[in-house]
Amino acid sequence: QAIAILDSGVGGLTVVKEVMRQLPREKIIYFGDTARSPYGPRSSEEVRLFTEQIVDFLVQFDPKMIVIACNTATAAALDYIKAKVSIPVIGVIHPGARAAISATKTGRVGVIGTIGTIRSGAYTSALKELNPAIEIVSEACPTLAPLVEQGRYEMPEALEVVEDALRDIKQYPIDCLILGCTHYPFLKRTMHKVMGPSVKLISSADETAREISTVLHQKGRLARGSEIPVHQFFCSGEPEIFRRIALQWLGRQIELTP
Ligand code: DGN
Repeated sequence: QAIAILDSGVGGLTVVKEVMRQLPREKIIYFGDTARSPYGPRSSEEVRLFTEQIVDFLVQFDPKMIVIACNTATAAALDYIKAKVSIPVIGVIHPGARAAISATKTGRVGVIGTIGTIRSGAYTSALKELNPAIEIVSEACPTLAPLVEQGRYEMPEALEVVEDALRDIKQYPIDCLILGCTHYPFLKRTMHKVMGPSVKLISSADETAREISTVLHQKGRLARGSEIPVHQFFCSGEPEIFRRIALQWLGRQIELTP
């Protein structure tokens, strides 16, 4: 049985990469909703509906767990999907929040994400639940996910777009910045350049992969076979950009069904 992973587009591939690294025996079925991306500016009702449709598609493959590898969809639909299906479902917000709490020394944490994620306040609640004294500054960066979605994240123009997006949050004395959108690890190097060495960048991809491992371990469902799994990828939009970004990011050709 596979782990089903979904995202609004290519961003969830940052989680896929970590799962492949940490749990190489696990088979992955991935759905990227590239035709309807970005989710960021959409209403939470719409994002919940789209997430539900993708989950309905993925459960046909009888997965052992579902990972909502999109912060916007996690904020809008995690509880709803959890109540709907009988297998474990995890999102990307709590793992990222936990990582930030253990990484910060000053107790001042920044969060960036899509409009939907920031508006939902999901990170603020998750962080405050873990440590009520934490100081949080958050900012929506609507220009960043499209940059990644269009495969422009390594072009020289990316630096300018990132500088512009992070200008305000850079004014605050944070020591830790949560990349609250699964697309952002594609821009990590550029963000590091912009924020400087004193700010630790937290990608929820690593943490989410660890959480997947914990959940499967608890349920006694970690893959044991020695054969190399054949992953399956689906995307709702134009397959060529998806294929190119996946090859670049995962370092391998993928089996993609448009
Ligand atoms: N990757 C998604 C997230 O983590 O929020 C959203 C990207 C988008 O659709 N704008």
